[in-house]
Amino acid sequence: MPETAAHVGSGKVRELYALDGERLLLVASDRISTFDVVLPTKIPDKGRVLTGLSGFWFARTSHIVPNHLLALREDGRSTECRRLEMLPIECVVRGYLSGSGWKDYQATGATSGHVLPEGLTESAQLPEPIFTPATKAQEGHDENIDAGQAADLVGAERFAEVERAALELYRFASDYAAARGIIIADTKFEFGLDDDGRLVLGDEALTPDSSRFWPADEYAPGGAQPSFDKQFVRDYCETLGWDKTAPGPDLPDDVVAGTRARYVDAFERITGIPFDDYLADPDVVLR
Ligand code: Q0N
Repeated sequence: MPETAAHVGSGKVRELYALDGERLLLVASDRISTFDVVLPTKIPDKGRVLTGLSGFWFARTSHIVPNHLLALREDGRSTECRRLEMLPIECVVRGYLSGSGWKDYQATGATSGHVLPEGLTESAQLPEPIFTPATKAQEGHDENIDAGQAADLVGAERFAEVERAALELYRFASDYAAARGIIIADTKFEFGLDDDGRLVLGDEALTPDSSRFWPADEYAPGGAQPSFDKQFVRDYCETLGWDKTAPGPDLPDDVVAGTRARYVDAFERITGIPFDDYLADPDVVLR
């Protein structure tokens, strides 16, 4: 991380630094959160897995929408990217009924204004993927909003453009991952505008942190699904009787090792690239 870069933002597990007027450095740490709490124990190489997967998807989806990626750094966890004017909505696509989509459906039969068929169970595949935008909460949880509310925030034309791009990105990636044994149940994109007002995909994309990845061979609708990456951590935390408020518990070595192996497995299954090859040269995911 360059000493000269001003810190311009931080998320729970990522940091953003200014490189110059046009470029930012997005750095993915090895921190992990569960039940919305960042744990004190790191998962070695988790940030590299997420950065590599994002780069892999960016390189393969630029025909759908251009993205902010300029370069991957040698450390494998840092992305040089174009500075954008970010849109004030979270662009979520759901192919399956889970999380807040399932909660909304149980309460109202709809989510983000999409009235869904009756009788769906938790984790059911939807008849077709739906765009379910949300507000960007400064703290607490994002709130799902309908198309009209989202169009009020970004404009009707821009709304139509992001909806089309998000759905097309989801279809491309979910088909790709499904063929490799991973269900991408839902995913969140963040878009921005470049200096010419063109729509550009930002943030990280189509990673297990920005999406729900489920192992396809264990898929059983009618209840919550195991998370591809974080299930060992959740299961361990559930054995502790922890109240899920900060600070979270330390993780034992076997839970750390098992979780790291799951992240690496997701990387290798999706990219088809040995993770050691990525560590030797991050640009392998771009070719
Ligand atoms: C930006 N966020 C929200 C990293 C992710 N290319 C960009 N240009 C301008 N701003 C942003 C990006 C990007 N990506 C995105 N905040 C600013 C998510 N952040 C939170 C902090 O960690």
